[in-house]
Amino acid sequence: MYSKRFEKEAFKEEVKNNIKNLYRKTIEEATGRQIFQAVSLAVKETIIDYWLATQAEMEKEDPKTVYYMSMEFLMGRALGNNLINMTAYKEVKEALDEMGIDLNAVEDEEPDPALGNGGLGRLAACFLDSLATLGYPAYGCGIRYRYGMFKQKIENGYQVEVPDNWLKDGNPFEIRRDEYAKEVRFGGDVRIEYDPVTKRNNFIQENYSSVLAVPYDMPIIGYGNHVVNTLRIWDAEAITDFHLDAFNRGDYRHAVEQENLAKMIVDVLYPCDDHYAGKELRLKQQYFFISASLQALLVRYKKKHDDVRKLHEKVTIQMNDTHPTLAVAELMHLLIDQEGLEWDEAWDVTTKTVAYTNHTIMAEALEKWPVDLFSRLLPRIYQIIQEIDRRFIEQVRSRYPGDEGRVARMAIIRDGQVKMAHLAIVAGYSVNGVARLHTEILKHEELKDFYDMMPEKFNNKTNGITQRRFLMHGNPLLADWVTKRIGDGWITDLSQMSRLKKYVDDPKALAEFREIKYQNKLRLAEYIKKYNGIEVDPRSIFDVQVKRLHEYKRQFLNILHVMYLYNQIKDHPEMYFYPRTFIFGAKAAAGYVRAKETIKLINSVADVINNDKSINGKIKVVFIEDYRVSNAEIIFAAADVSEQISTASKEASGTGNMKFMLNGAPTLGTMDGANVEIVEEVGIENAFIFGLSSDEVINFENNGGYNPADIYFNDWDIKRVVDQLIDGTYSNGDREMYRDLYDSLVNTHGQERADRYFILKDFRSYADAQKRVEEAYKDREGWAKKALMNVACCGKFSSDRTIQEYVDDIWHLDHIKVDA
Ligand code: B1N
Repeated sequence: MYSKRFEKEAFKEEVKNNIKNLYRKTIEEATGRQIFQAVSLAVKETIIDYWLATQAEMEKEDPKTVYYMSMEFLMGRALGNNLINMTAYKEVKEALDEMGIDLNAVEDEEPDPALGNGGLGRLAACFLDSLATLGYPAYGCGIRYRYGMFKQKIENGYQVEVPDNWLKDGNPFEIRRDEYAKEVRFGGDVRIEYDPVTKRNNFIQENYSSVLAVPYDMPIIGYGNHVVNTLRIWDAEAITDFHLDAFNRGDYRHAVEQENLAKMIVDVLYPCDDHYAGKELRLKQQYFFISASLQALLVRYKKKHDDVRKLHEKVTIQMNDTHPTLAVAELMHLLIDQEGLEWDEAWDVTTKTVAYTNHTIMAEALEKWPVDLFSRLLPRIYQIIQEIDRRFIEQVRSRYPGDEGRVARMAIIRDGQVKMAHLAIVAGYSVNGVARLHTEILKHEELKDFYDMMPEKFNNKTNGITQRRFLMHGNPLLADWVTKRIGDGWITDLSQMSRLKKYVDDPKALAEFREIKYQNKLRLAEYIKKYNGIEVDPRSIFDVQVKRLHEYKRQFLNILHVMYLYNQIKDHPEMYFYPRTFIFGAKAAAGYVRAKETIKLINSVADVINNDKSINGKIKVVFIEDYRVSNAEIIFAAADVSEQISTASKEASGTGNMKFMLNGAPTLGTMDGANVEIVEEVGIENAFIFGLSSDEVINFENNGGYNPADIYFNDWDIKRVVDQLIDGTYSNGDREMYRDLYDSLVNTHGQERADRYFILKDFRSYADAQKRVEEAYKDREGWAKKALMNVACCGKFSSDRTIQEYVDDIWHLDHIKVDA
């Protein structure tokens, strides 16, 4: 396999043997799950050779390496993606075919590892793919949650969360590395002891609880270059007796506590996207994986280097949002308390090693830990942060004498809280946003004080996605067509897609392109029939909004508009209307009531509309259950319209928007996040833009909002739709079911303004844009041109481009080369 010539017969033999040895069965007797395991283990054999070769190369060349610290890695299924990156997909498919096994069916047996919520976790996964593909040494560091993102069931229109025991049958691609296990300590007290020899104070943590962090490594395969990097995720175990100090040995209660602590820490991923819950267990998770990862990283560094003062020459640490920001204080702790550095030396190293990426300006996502909780759980880490804060405030005062307001705004510890973003910015040598607009808002609004004081740290890195998964794997028909037209260079250089531009005036090419979209719509229609029992017309417009459910993302606006269209069709049955299928997919955080109400509303509207024979199927509404990486690939491939309708200024970047573009679906969206750059690349004539600008939104917000009553009482179509939330139309006569959603639009509650997300304000402009979509779609060839232009102009949005920018501007990594 790989460039080492693929030995088909040997591979087939291997699969048979695996089934025999693992399950004492023949191929015919084996279950689908067992075949998946057997095939994956056969594939892993080859991976290991290149993994070892990559390690040997790193050993030899000692390249500068990035450690990407993230609470989330939303990897999705590994088998198909690994085969693609090993350039062995087609061969393996053939070999399995000969054995009477369908590779697609085997892939479908793999649980979808969902160690992430949404965009932030999936970005981390795309970055690892690009790092390996570009040949840069990288470790992903995270947590091996026993339960990842919950599985979503829809029962009676409501979301029900079901635990996802993804490790039940074992994960064939991971390798447990007991030899790198590390102890992580929580709680207790810090005793300060003066050492007359070194003339230093030593800080000794006592009476703590601890757990053993055990790493599991997963291979991250570069495309066609033999590079195999590592995703290292940590499991927690109780420290067994012999690790305990004499004082604790035989202390039964303590032993049980440690057992429980270990079980709890890695039990479950917090299912909150863009939201901070402030739970103690979450802080434990953060410290757990940060401490373990940093300890391991230092051991690895010291194998080759004896001066930790030069750590930054070989190591850089990227913090994926503030969740890993404890890395700042933990690195200081290890450098001072373990390595014996002075404060200034440790600070110098730390501030040259860590960098921070901001992913949101939503106030409810900001991590602010209560001081009492924090100092109790992490006493030594808290001391260190106090000292960082003290020194930083001194700097602010000397830079802005007398400006105590500024000091209060910028402090790391203030009002009984530890502000993680401030710590990340103060210590980080780089602070980046994830799209141009987002970074500008950070610089000039949210983080203005910090930008004033240290502008040199701030930079933008517009997000990207990997075309290997989201085109090659997810949309093989289009991938093959592109390759036939422009060669396969796009697989590792997406900018080559621009060569497709010459086909926008080629009727034959356009016809082929349209036919591929149609085939992909058939595939999705079958999926929907199978999992939702709903018949959809593949010739209708597939209008898709898939992403986490959040008020700022405005799924509510989308469904209100569907209700409005339905009213129109009912009122004017003779009116021209191009058939539409509105497709939604979204998980709501388990405790996010309004998000869950929105899911129920979408399903209720679907029920009413889909069962109304009088509209001749002109509108269908489908809520796809359990939206996740694996079905996302099918959905993007089949989309005609990409709904990116967040309130301007709220979506930091978005990455779904890029996946739709790559698959030829024009954007219907606001000028928010990376939509701005998508429009810049594809041209405004190939997108459908509407709504308030981010400046307008920010202006309203700074001046007390706007008054939705002005719209509600003056636009009768809007009033009618809003009133239908409480007149029983979509709730079998129940007037209370959607009262809260209604209220959120028209009534102010305490601190919360009516219509905080400008849904009514943007409604007309959205409806107009939807009308333009319909008009444009009627011209089949014109639409195909727009769609193809989207594919041709998507080059910028490869995560390969993003990663190259991180390397050039922030990380300065060395290349590695692995020979076959
Ligand atoms: O990160 C993505 C962006 O494309 C999205 O615009 C942005 O919303 C998303 C706390 C988050 N920001 N913040 C989070 C996730 C989990 C959590 O516990 C916050 N996710 C985003 C990639 O840059």
